[in-house]
Amino acid sequence: MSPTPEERRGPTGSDPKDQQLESVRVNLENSALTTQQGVRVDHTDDALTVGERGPTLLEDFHAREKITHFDHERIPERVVHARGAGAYGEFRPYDDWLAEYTVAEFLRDPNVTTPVFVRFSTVAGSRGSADTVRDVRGFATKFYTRQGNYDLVGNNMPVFFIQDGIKFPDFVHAVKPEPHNEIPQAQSAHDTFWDFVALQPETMHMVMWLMSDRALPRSYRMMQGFGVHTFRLVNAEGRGTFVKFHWKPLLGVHSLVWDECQKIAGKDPDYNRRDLWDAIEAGQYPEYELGVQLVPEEDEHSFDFDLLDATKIIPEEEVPVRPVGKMTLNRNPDNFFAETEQVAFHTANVVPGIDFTNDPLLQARNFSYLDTQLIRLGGPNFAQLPVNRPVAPVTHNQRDGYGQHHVHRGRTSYFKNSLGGGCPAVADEGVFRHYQEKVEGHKVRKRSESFKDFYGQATLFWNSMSEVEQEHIVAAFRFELGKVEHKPIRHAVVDHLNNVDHGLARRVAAGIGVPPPERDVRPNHGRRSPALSQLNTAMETGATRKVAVLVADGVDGEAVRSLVDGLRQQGAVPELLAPADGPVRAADGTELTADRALNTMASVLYDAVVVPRGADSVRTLAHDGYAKHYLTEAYKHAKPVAAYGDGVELLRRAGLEGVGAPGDGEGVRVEQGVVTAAATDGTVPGGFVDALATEMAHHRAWQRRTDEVPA
Ligand code: HDD
Repeated sequence: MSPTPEERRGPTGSDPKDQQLESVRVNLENSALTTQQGVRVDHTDDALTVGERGPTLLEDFHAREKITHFDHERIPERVVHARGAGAYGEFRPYDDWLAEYTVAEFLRDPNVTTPVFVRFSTVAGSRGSADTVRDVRGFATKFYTRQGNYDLVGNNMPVFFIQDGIKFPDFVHAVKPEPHNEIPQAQSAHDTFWDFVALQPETMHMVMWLMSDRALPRSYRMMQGFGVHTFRLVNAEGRGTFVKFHWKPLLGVHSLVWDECQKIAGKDPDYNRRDLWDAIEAGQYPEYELGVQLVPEEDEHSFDFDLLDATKIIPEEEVPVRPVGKMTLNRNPDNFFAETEQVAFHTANVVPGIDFTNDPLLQARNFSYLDTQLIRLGGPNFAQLPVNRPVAPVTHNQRDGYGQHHVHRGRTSYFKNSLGGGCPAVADEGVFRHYQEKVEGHKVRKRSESFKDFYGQATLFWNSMSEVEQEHIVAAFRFELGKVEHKPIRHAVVDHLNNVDHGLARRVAAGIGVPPPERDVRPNHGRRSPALSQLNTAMETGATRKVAVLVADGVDGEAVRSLVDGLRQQGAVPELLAPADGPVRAADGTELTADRALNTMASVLYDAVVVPRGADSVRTLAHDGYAKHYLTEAYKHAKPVAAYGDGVELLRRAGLEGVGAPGDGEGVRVEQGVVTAAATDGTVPGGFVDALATEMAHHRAWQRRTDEVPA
């Protein structure tokens, strides 16, 4: 028996945050129903009335309290990043090399394990919107360090749409549903967003990322994270070093395809949330490596862009990402509202050793996050909410306010004092000391000239994509701009794209009824950064991939069992799907249990589809439209499709032309992600599972031409 999540977690208390949370957890086992005042209640289904059919009485304090509390259950959703999913975990540095650059203990001491809470999110949609929309994903991490809370509030894309935070309300108003009819939900494919882009070309680099596969993550577990801004590390001597933070998922970076995303949005709107939750429950803990790009202060001006401009990356080939440590997410929250909804991130939550730069986007964020929490969480005491509470001691003279949970004792709440023994006293050691940057200048409202190359890195991104990634980008622009009703906006965006790459502009124009630009106004600089292509990220494992195994009565029982065992050994997650839920009678008379009925799921919810052998089973499935659709749809989305023995017949019956079992002595055949094998006996042919796992590790067979396969 595999351990339960509780058993896997072990006793509460090893992790200081978990220990702290234990004191506020409420267990309802063996409890009696009470009011908020602790008065026991024997009846909660009928209000207190005058006679059985008479009016309800005002004195029914239980009914009034119950309804009043319910009426106040909602809080304002986040103005952006409203939809999310969270998890607890831990972070630990590999060694102490970063001590030369920062005093932040959690980054430089390999003996210190720091509890974390991470919230992933989409940006534009409201709380109830679907997960698999084309959007940026938030990747916010709260480190509960012994020196106080540090929040790294990043995204899964390393740049941003705008350069100065004063534009954020404009940008968000443009991308959110249009104000007159609140349409469309969680989409950038509408006029106001593209109007903004057309008039604000600093968006172009980020728009390239948004139109790329990065906007469609297969899983929060397979997504990079970026701090975006250039921050500053500060060491014991007070020396500053510029830093960019990176999270790299150990499972590699993988995406869905657009047609699949749109279908998942209906089949399982919680697709990314569920995936995160299920993986953690199953003990398949998501892991990310934290890396840093460091730039000495004296090199500040040695780039062809400004380090303070959040629409620019530092190419990894110019400044390598050096690994610092690993984060593991290993615990699901107990209560979505209490933890994931009430968590409050803030870019200004920094600890000694980490400081800001003058990036104008970051400076605005340092104002906005505290401000937004005050309205969202209803007052100034939100840091006392369990998920937000630091594990470091919190002792200050801030008092009162809504929801004050602490009972401060004594007479003094001011500094300096003598009546309270001078406490809390300012300290000398372990304190946050602002980096003493020298600044001089006139007060101006003006964008720096050094911020004004809007296209160079958009071109770099385009050049760095593989052919298939470029195809996806073109298709995304055509889809999005194809939804724009006001035609001049389409023209204007194509003009900007012509500044990124002439060929790109022409390809997009051809799909949206805009005359392809004739002149190449800004010849492509030809530079590339291979690290930007997802296809170059680590992909050595098929672990955690979900596999649909199509079965019906008469399937070869032994073969199914050995297939399932083999896949589990690879760390994959096989599920048996049958025409109906319940038992499936195998050819050898044994019984298998279907995990789900075919019609309750869909191929888009799996990473691969397999058909085991079994003449009767294949005959039944060949008359089942759902079963055949699993195969054609998975094929369409370039997923691994596999079959062995007479299972291969089902592939042919589903219309996958040219798929055949290997000839005599050929063993296992792999062709464009289609894995087939002849069946010799009951067990799965040797190498079949390995070949399938390899295909899953590659994620998709991008070389497969699927244009003509019906969607
Ligand atoms: Fe922001 C939430 C990331 C620019 C203002 N932002 C929010 C969240 C993430 C980011 C991940 C969700 C946190 C959570 O899960 O609770 N935001 C970014 C990144 C940006 C960025 C990576 C650019 C580099 N944001 C940005 C600007 C402003 C804001 C320029 C305002 C000037 N962001 C907010 C906010 C939110 C927020 C309004 C909404 C809910 C919240 O803060 O807690 O304050």
